[in-house]
Amino acid sequence: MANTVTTPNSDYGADQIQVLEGLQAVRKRPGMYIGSTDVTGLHHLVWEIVDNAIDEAMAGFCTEVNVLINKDGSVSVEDNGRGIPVDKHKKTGKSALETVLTVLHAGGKFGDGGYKVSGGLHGVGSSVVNALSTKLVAEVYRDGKVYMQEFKIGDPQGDVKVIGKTEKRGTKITFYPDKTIFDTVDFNTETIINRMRQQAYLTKGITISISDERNDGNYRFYFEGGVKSYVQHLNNNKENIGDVVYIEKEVPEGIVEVALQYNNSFQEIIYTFANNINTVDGGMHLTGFKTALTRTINSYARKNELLKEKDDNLIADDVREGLTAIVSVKLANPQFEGQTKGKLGNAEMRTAVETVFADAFTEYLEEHPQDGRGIVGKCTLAARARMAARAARDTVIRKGALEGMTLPGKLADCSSREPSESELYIVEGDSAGGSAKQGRDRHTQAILPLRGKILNVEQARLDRILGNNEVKNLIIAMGVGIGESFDIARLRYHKIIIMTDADVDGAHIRTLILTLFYRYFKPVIDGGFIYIAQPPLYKIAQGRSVNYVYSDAEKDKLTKTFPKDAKYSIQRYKGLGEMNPEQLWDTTMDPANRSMLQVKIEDAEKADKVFDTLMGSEVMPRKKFIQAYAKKVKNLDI
Ligand code: 0R9
Repeated sequence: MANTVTTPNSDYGADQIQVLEGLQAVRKRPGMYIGSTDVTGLHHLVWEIVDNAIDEAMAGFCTEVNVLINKDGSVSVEDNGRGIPVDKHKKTGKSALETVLTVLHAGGKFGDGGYKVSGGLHGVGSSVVNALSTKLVAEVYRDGKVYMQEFKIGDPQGDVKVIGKTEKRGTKITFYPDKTIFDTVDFNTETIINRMRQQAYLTKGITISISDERNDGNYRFYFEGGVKSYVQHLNNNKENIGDVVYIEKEVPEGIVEVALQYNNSFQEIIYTFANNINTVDGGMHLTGFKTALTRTINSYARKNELLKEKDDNLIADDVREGLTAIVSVKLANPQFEGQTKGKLGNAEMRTAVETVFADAFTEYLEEHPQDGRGIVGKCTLAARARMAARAARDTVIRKGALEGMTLPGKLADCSSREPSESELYIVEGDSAGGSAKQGRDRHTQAILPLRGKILNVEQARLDRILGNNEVKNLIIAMGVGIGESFDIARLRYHKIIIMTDADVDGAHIRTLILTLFYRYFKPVIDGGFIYIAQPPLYKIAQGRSVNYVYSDAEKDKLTKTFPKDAKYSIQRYKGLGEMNPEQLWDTTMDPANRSMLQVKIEDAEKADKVFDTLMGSEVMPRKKFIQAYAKKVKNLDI
């Protein structure tokens, strides 16, 4: 016979071939399973394994999760749950342990080990981690024994076997990420700490410890209050109005947990989760929460005559000013929608959250009249400010100013009307502004000089912000409007470049501008339109060659290359104004030569906290922050 067909033997049957094909698919397209193969994707491996331990905790069988970052580049995750079952399945001849580690999308659906609130994304990732690891060791502590099974690139190196005795219960997974798959295999302690802290908040009563063997770091998180503690943490720098309101209820649709507290700032922080997964784009649970919040506060205020008959109802924006809230739901079959799967689609969760929260919050307000009055007071103040701001904005709009009909006199606009090629340089001071105007490419580069410090928007409301000339000029130049009339599609420049001096004042002005963008024009940051110019620190001339360098390290490196006894001169730029137009163009503005930093908000919670600390009204936290970070500052020039 020309073609011999070999029959697979029983060890290597159709099942096994399917398994290998499945894991091969993961290695071919890792991005599809863990998002990316960069440092974010690398950490996803840890999240996948930890999620499984947390599922066991949510089912009520596990209280401790330990994450070990080992010296040899591996990570171990251990829980004290029931241990993944190791007995062989009658039909497949495989243990549950081997199945969850080798079959894609096993986990939650397997046998009757399925969890009530799992499914969806949780408990399915172990095999993906296995496929992307050069080695994985699973240990199970069960029935007084230690079981062990080892894998290489997802392939079992023998059956699960007993390797010792133990009193403990649980599961430990150790994996070595594959260097040929990931750009980096260097785990970041802070990234892991932040995620574990968040998971500890979301799973009341769980203790999560992290040990970094590389530097002997040890961390431990336990929050008795769950999301209530989370809100306390987010609000700990603020002047709060009333206590944290906390609600937890199990309903047929799942579990609803809400914690909220008002403070006297103008910011709104609402984080939502479904099965401990951060739903960054909200969804049904968020909609239910918002509806219930507005309705409950309005009816409470009417009933207690805190809103008079002649007053209009409070609107959604009014009841969310100064609100910090966490909405966390657990459900059986979560549907994650949208491009980044960050939106909860289960319609039943809208009504579940709406009813549970409205009932409990109404009861809370009635039982805590002082908090109730404080909250309504804050909301009515927000409503009045909104009306004042609208009046102020209407005046500005009536004058046509904000809509870009009359561009500010200080703006030297570019001639191009094509936003994708247009750039706006926001320049500190009139003198640097002058150099920039002369040095620029007039076709694509516009210059807006700002005089001195702009208004600190963290401590002002929209009406005052619109009354500030420097800020107003910037808004008009950008063309996007503000508040309710904001429209990113009208952005006139797709690169907005902040160019300030490399000194303390420059850094302060940059922070003020970034605060303005963060609080009022966040989509401009999210769209990747904001950049920070990098002017040089020194000009070094040797013989006929002139070099610009951007740090002390670069300066030292360059001067070391000069021949012995060579004469050279070093000029330190104290400010942009010291550069002539040509120098400014060559070093900082020429698209062919310049280097710029693109501003990104990687971690919204952290950014919010930093802006609040640096720019908010409380002094002590700012002092602490500055003391903690002062040592890290480079190029401090006072
Ligand atoms: C270190 C990370 N932890 C885990 O991956 C982990 C999975 C897991 C588990 C069960 C218990 N602990 C676990 N830790 C479990 C046990 C039992 C039933 N369901 C779940 C039981 O003893 O009856 N499993 C998650 C999926 C599976 N086990 C299963 F599919 F293999 F059953």
